[in-house]
Amino acid sequence: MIGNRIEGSKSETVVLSQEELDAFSRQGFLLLKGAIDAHETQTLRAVIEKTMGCDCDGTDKGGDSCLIAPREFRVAPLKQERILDTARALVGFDCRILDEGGCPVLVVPERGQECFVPFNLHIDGYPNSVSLLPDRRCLIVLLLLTDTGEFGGATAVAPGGHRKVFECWSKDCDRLGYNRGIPNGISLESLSPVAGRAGDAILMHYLLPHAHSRNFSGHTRVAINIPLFAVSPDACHSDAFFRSPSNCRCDV
Ligand SMILES: O=C(O)CCC(=O)C(=O)O
Repeated sequence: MIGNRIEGSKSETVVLSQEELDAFSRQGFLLLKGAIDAHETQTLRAVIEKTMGCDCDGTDKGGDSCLIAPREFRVAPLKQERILDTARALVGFDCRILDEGGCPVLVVPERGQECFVPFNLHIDGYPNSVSLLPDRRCLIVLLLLTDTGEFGGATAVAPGGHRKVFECWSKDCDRLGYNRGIPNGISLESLSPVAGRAGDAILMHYLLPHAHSRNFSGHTRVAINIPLFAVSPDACHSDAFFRSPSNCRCDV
């Protein structure tokens, strides 16, 4: 079979097709369907609703459209085998979730005509803790806990934007690539929504520009942002990672 077979996985074997690997390489993200099961999805959602005092079926309360959990509230590690196996297939080395788990991100519903309206374009960790060479953080996972349509608070991504960021940041030979910002040509207008079902996960390259989008679905969009880190400190800096199809082919 063409694709990426996981050797020595503790869970069921995950195989990503060559098409999926190529698409991740080109676009910088992958939608992993059924990353966690329905029971775990409901449990996590209930914890978040209770702790953050929100009601996922609530309507527009006229407040902020996006609520990010305070730093100290992080969801403890979840059943992660499928996510970690898929991450390993994408980047070529073992990744892990740090102890604090992930950070809930809610997009509350608002009234208005259904359409795709992204806002707050960014790269996670920029400008303080992301650089051209990843400091162990190699993927960002957005785990969906509610069904999310294109106009229902879907995560907005810049397909292929990780390559443009990489090229732009590597141009003047400052290998750290700090403080270069998002390259011209990547803007809110160039983003696409990633719709998914509760339990699906979006795996994004650590340099992929992305955004929230407004939610016209009538219910709160609940997701958890989970950064994935290389288990070995050297893994991200290896030629294999930088020259593999999961990354750019630019010389650094
Ligand atoms: O709300 C979203 O879908 C995007 C989340 C996001 O941008 C983030 O957590 O960094």
